[in-house]
Amino acid sequence: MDGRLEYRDPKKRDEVVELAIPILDFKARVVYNSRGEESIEVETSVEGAHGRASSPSGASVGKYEAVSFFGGNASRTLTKINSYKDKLVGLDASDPHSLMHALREIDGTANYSEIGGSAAYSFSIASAEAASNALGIPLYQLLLNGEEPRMPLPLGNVIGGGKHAGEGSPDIQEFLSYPRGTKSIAEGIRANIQVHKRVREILQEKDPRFSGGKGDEGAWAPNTSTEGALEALSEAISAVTDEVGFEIRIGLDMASTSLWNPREKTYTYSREGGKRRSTEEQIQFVLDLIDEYEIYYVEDPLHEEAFDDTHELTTRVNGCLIVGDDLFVTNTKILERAVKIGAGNGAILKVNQAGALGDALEFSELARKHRYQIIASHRSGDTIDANLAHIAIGTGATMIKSGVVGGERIAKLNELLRIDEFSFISRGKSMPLAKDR
Ligand code: 2PG
Ligand code: MG
Repeated sequence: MDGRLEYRDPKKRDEVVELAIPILDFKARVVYNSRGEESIEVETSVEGAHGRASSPSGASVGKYEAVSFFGGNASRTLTKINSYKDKLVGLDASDPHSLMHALREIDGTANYSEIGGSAAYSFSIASAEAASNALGIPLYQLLLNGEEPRMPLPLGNVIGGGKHAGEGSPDIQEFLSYPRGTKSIAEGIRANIQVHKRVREILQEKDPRFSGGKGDEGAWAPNTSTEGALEALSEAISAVTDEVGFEIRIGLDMASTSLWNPREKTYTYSREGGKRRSTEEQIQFVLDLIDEYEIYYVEDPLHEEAFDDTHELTTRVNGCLIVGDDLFVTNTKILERAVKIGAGNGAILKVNQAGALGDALEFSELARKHRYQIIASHRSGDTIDANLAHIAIGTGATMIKSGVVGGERIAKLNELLRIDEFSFISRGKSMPLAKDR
């Protein structure tokens, strides 16, 4: 079913019309995310049901992302969204696309700076959740529009650096574990947890002063180099692979915009004594890392405007995903440009980069059309909302990127376990795993 019901309006006799689920009311409030920053939460009510969502927020924020807050803060955004109540109440909660159009029209800017991206995010997801609750179907089913659901695999952040960790940690922002060979979501999640645990032991063996400190996403924040982090992760992965008996691979989020110096046109690695790499050297560096550590996934290997360079790297790898996050910022127009150039073969999907849920759905449709793998992602400042699990399945994502531990991270993974269990109870089998395209 596509989440929309049809009925015959008795007044209009034979005319079949879609049964919309009108928004009866909504309540917005200021809440806090995992970093203790203010965020907007919205609760939407429809006949007999309600939905709730609160917006996450990033540390490595792309230049072209939706602007989170009107006037730069949450309370002004709250006043703003409330002032549009008469325009939003009555809209169809079950149709993320029409909600997006309404929000865009009210906003009138290209980046939601007038209404606040965090409000657009929370309102659109809370409303979709309310509609799915009213229909008695899971949110992902509403988003899939009749398509077969597939379970994404978890891409887990194990070691952090860059803007997520701090002084002394690696220059690269994230070192990730990907249980590529798992046969089930439960085993995949467990494998990442085992890798995370094992990495701590290895880091401690190497540096007895390692305190077990973690960055924003629950990844270890050790005082080590890129190489030190990769060695520790490789060692942990090979130990866990032996235990679980399936392939686990390394992923990286290089968040290269934070390394890029536009004046000098070099990537600066402060942990390597301020070493600078030209674009060609950066590409070669990434290729060497992929080769040496059999890396399966590299996000933002080049800065956020380097479409041609990303194209070049994409043509030079074999069997490795080159993924745009800050590069595409979940923006359909930017992805169109990337498609023409052939930059990357995977795309991060973060609803709050795009603004409203409908924007992210448009983005995922384009990505799938052009065979970019979709990686639905958390943000470094996140809330305990679990709806990322539904958004991942509902957008056809092959991976869900999140932390491995921490309440706001595990909330998304636990929801996948519930969804899988529900699939088992209702269909007698687990949800099929998403396959790499
Ligand atoms: C990223 C994200 C999530 P942030 O760069 O991919 O890991 O970080 O939310 O800080 O942009
Ligand atoms: Mg990223």
